[in-house]
Amino acid sequence: MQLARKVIDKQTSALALPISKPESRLYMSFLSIAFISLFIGGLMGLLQVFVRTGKFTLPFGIDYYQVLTVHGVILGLVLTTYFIIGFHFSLMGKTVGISDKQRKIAWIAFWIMVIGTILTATMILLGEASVLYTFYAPLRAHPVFYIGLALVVVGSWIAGFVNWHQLAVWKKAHPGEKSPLLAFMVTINTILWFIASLGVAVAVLIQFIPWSLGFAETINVLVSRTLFWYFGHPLVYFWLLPAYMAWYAIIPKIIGGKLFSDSLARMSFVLFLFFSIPVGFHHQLTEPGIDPTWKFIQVVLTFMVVIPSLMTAFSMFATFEITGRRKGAKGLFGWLKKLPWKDVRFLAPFIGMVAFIPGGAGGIINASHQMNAVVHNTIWVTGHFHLTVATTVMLTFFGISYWLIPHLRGRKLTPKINRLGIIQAIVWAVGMSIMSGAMHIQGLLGGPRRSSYSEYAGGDQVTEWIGYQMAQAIGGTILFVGILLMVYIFIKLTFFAPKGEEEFPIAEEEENAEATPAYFENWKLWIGITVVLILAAYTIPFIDIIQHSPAGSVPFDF
Ligand code: HAS
Ligand code: CU
Repeated sequence: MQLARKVIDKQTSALALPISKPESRLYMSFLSIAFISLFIGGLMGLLQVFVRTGKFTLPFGIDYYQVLTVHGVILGLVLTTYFIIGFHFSLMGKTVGISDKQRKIAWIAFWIMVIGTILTATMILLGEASVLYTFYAPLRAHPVFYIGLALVVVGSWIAGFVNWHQLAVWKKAHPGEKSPLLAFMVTINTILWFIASLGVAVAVLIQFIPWSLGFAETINVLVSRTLFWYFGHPLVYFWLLPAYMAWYAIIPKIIGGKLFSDSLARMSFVLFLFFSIPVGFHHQLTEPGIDPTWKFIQVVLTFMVVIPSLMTAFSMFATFEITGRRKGAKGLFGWLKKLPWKDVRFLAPFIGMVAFIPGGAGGIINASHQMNAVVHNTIWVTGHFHLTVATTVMLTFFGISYWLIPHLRGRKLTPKINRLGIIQAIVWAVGMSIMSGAMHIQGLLGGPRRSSYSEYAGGDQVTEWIGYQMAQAIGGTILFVGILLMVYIFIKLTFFAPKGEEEFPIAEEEENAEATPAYFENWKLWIGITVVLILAAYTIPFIDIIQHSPAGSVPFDF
């Protein structure tokens, strides 16, 4: 018997709605906070690489770990979350629309997040919360630091609920049609974020806040770290997926091609939802108190989450090659010449893709249980995430900004800004190669991460590190020039670029692509499988951890 497969019409994938002025204001507010954060966080990074040369001391008694906390929190948590929510809203506004009421609720989300950010930032600046962005117990910060973080998370949930509602309204008006690809992707990423951040919310509300207020004398360190990494790993995919949205659905349009496969793109996002969360133990491989069998299981699941990235790499190569050949490219690599190298909307994300080849390979090394013992807690890991989030993701976000900001502001990306953008992307690539390369090598030589300059009583090993720390300072300074350029470009695009219309590039699907199967719209199935995987990976080890916990730890105050 022939199985009749239900497929949905392909028409709707390239829908584009106009974005109104009040909508732009909302989206731009999120994006603006991201760029302010870029400047502050970048400045902190510059100070850090200077301190680590051993030739510079912070003025006014400012503490290295205070600066490092500002850097991690403002770049890792604030910049990313605001940019992503602004981008998510723009994509939803463009593909499924937003009602006035939803827009008002989105503003509430924005202000809750801003209040939370201000509370948290104030405590760090007062020196009451130098606990780094991972806020590991038993380091104890001022309660307001945790309350601020909780507000940022709650605000981001509200933003996500608005996104879900936007899609639901659209689906009601378009029965039987598949949801637009970008709206589908945003929905996956917000579901991922919601399920993941429940972990950190529980840790903050049940453990950290009562403990920092003095209601509880001790804290269970292993439980708090496990809850943190239940959140902390999917957090990195919450950063990555918006970049992938641009790679799959925007870049093909910019290079004059089409989306390779709508179903492949959806499948990779669904796989990210499945495998992003039940893998947090790969950050705890050296942690005593977790059964090695469960570490092994989560390492296997970590290798599963590599698959959708490999699918993405495959899809990008396919898009580039098909487009190049259509433009007359010959030979095995002739298509490379047909890519629009002089268009910063393409070049910046492309450098990001290239950086993800060593970045992803480094991740696979980290995840390999035995090799993790070599690199864990060394500055190799810092090198890894400056390639992944600070290059792959950030350069893609910059690439998005070159068309999104002028589109929202009714302005044009001029050839001059485009040229400056190309310089910016190259400066970034050079600075990061030097800094991250030196971090990787120094890490292999045992150089620690999360660490100020130290002579470790004059040991020989430390002498070996100094050259690499110098190289990091040089790379870091070049990167800071990149940040200044980007902030200048942001201001230019927002306020001073000539008035005009800039395209919101959304790719159409290849005509001969397989139609997308209807089961992709089965959200209950995707969420159900996700929950089952999480329960399978975490229930038993978590019960173990709680049953066999030693007495809780007393605080270490900052
Ligand atoms: Fe990671 C630590 C494992 C990806 C971020 N990671 C971190 C930390 C951060 C971070 C912030 O298993 C530090 C946390 C802390 O403070 O302690 N990571 C992985 C693995 C992957 C991975 C297996 N990480 C990321 C991404 C991040 C990120 C993405 C941010 C956005 N990571 C780890 C582990 C640790 C860790 C351990 C803990 C280490 C420790 O001991 O503390 C994978 O997802 C990577 C898969 C990716 C690939 C690459 C595919 C390539 C593509 C590009 C194609 C290029 C094209 C262009 C098309 C396999 C898609 C080419 C064109 C040409 C012409 C060449
Ligand atoms: Cu991870």
